[in-house]
Amino acid sequence: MKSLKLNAKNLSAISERIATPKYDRSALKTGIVHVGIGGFHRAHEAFYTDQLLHDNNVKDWGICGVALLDFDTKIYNTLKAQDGLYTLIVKELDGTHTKRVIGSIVECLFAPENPKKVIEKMASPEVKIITLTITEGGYNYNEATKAFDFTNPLIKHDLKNPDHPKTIFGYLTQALKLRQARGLAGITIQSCDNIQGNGHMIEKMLLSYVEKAAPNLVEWLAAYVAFPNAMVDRITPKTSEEDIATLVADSGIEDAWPVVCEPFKQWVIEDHFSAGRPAWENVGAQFVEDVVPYEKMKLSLLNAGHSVLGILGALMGYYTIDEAVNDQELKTFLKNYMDFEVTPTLGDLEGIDIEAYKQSLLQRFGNVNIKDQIDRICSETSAKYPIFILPTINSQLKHQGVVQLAAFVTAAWALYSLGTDERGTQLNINDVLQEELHAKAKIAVNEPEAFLDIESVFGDLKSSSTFVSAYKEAYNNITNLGVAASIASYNLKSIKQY
Ligand code: CS2
Repeated sequence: MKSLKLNAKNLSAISERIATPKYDRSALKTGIVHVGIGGFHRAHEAFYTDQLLHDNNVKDWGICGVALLDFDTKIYNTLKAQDGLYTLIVKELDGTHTKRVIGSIVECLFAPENPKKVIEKMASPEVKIITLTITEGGYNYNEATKAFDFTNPLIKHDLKNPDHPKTIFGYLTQALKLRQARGLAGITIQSCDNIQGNGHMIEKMLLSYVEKAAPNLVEWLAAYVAFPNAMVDRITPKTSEEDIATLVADSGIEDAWPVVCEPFKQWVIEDHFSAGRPAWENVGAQFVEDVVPYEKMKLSLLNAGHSVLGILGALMGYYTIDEAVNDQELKTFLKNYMDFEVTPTLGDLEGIDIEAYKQSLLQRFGNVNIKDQIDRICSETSAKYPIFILPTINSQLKHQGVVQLAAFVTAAWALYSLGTDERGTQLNINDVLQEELHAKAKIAVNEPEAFLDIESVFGDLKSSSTFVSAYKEAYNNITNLGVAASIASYNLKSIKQY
């Protein structure tokens, strides 16, 4: 079989090999601008939207993908060369792959190359929604001050150079100013990142910026822009060279950047839009009044569960999440964390079988076909920890609940930040705070609680003597016994203690 490059010209030949879009892409309007065209967006929102576009009456909801950072050059060039097309490879539990070409991204822009074009696009009348996957760190929120971080050099840059912004805040502000000046109707800004109250977060952060950068926009923003909260879910590992090669070998398709993901997907959205929205409910999304309980459950069980497996697993020398969760002691540790420390903080989850949800997570983590990289999970832990783990700890402390296992994970993170696993193999750490984490981790060797000094991550956690003593005990346990033996001893203790 002669292999075919993925692009619009080859689409009909490719449709003889795998499923392809059956709608006329050239007839679509771009009702959505999406910022951050990484794997998750392409496995999630773009997938849902592609499904929806198969309904012939839907013409208004093509996506314009924006690559915001210099770092995104490769994905931009790839998607441009492939006319926005890419293959989504779902790795089923039985080991088979379900593949389809996704066509919902009909246009791509590279912000560093042409900021004006991006601003004009966001301000165009046909655009009704701007969706975001800019990562947990992208919101510029500081845990220590509980506010927008104006000390960030990129923010300083945007305040001085409004026409050539670098951050999402600069872009949105310029685009909204144009919409206001042109008397355009409202717009919705919808976060698809893993943050509790992600809609509230972008609203609050954008407002802080706008108050300084464009005070005349404040009132307009309150009146015309909606910020729905949403819970998003689909495990999307990094694409490997092997994934790319397998697609060529099995289907004869040359796609420079296919996306791989698990079969499970979930999207729960507050139905609060300013200028209409796609009927995503027709393709499986759920619209609800209040998404908070779903978000809390997902962030503190799934995402935190990932971090627990990632940090402990990395120290133990595992490379993938399935390897880590298939270690029985580690799985028991995680289940205990979920049961004894997270579940009591979740409150009433009407209509949700929480035990079934936890079991489904363990099964999803254990999918051996996914091979989700521990490196990916541990990347940017400094932005994830305050969202995934800290709220659980704070809530437990407030209600005199136990924090031993969260303290254990925190101590393990301090050791992880030294840079090697327990066998002495170098860890591939990727974190904006890497230097600070490493410096504190080194001091922590003699004075464990020094690691907790990083206020932008831990807030005032160090002022809790309950937490600090649990943390120190864990730190000493791990350094004396090693991770595996300490986990085993904590598992025994958990049974007795709770
Ligand atoms: C992961 C998430 O980045 C992480 O730490 O927990 O990317 C996770 O895979 C997704 O949120 C799943 O929906």
